[in-house]
Amino acid sequence: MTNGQGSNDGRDPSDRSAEVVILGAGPAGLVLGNLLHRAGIDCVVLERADRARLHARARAGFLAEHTVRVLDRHGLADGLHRRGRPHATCEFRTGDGRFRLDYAGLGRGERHTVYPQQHLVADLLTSYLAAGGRLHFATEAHRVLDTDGERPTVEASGPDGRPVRWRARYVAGCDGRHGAARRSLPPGAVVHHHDHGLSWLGLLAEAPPSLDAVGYAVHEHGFAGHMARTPEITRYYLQCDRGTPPEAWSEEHIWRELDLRMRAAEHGPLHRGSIVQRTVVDLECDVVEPLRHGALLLAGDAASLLTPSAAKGANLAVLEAELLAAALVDEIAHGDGRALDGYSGRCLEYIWRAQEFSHWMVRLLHAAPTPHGVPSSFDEGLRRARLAALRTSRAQQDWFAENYVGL
Ligand code: RFL
Repeated sequence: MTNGQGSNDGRDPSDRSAEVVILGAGPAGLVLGNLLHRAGIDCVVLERADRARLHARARAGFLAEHTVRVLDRHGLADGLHRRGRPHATCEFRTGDGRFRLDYAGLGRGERHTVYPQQHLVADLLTSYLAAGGRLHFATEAHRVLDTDGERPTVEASGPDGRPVRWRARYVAGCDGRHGAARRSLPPGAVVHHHDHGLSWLGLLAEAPPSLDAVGYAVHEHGFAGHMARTPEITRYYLQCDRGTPPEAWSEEHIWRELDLRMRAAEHGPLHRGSIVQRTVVDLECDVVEPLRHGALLLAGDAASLLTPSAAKGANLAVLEAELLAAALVDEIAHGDGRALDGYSGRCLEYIWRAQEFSHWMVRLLHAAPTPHGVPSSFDEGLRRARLAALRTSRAQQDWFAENYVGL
């Protein structure tokens, strides 16, 4: 039986074991669950939230072509082909004017598909549950024990708050940056961390997109961003001071700042609407190295957190989940552990390239803050030079396009 709170697990409640226990039903955990289940690998997904919460959790929206190819390969892309929209233009607005890049005509000629992450998660859930996949909602993992032993264990609590223990052969940590997998890393794990010292107020407005492009605005008040989500919903970002509470700005103040920073008076008005979600995102990033610790394997945000500056996180999560699924199938079904041994190294190459490009995007859109808050004029000069190179150099535009959509 499946419902929003419980599970579709028909087994005896005392039978808490699976070959692979997957923590987290985000893009990483659900792609992995779908692929393992279809390959006949006994797996279970433990998810802290209930189903309604997952359907409402708006985050990413820009899916790279590689992501669409992965989902297509496994018959998981019907929803995004029906409802997603192709997208291939960015518009930069600065004090020196504006310019547009049609990136489908640059680099490798790839484009994004705009499809809200919560719709993708809903599709992946439907497909997994319809195929008979086991999933426990409202079940929070607390710790993974004995990752170097024969039978690692996940300590969790179920919907009624009672403790549950899951035994596994492998545990896939797909539960994000603050999940149980990260908390269970052994002392030898290294977490490379960088804090840009910058923050964005992330907003969802019940308003149609105001431009037919991703809008990146650089203004003396700070960065502003515009990203389409659906014909009715648009994501905006406003750079804000670190520590700003999400509710600090009134809707009127938000729209005034967006108008000012996006230079609406010069380039056309923004469509206003109610602000239906606010999150403050500190521009921090990290990489866990390695991604395998005995029986514990990390994927998605649990493996590496990226700033939202280049829209890479959900795309990497899907890429890593496909690699992890193939490696686990080779090991469990065919006794060939080579892919699992190579999993961490392979993913880390993609992760560091995505981190490098995201870092470059942050530096394109902001001067580095100094301890006094005001960026140095030297750093401002570098930022302007980066934008000028992107505006004028075809080679730079090709490099940008390849990295912006590619992985
Ligand atoms: P998720 O999606 O966070 O899913 C993790 C799941 O694990 C559950 N969980 C637990 N379950 C059981 N026990 C625990 N202890 C648990 N702790 C957590 C959570 O409830 C959740 O369901 O991780 P995953 O699968 O690794 O996917 C990563 C992506 O969600 C993330 O990288 C992106 O959303 C980042 N991101 C973007 N990525 C893109 O590729 N394109 C974009 O346009 C884009 N826009 C964004 C973004 C992230 C944003 N925020 C919120 C930082 C925009 C924003 C505002």
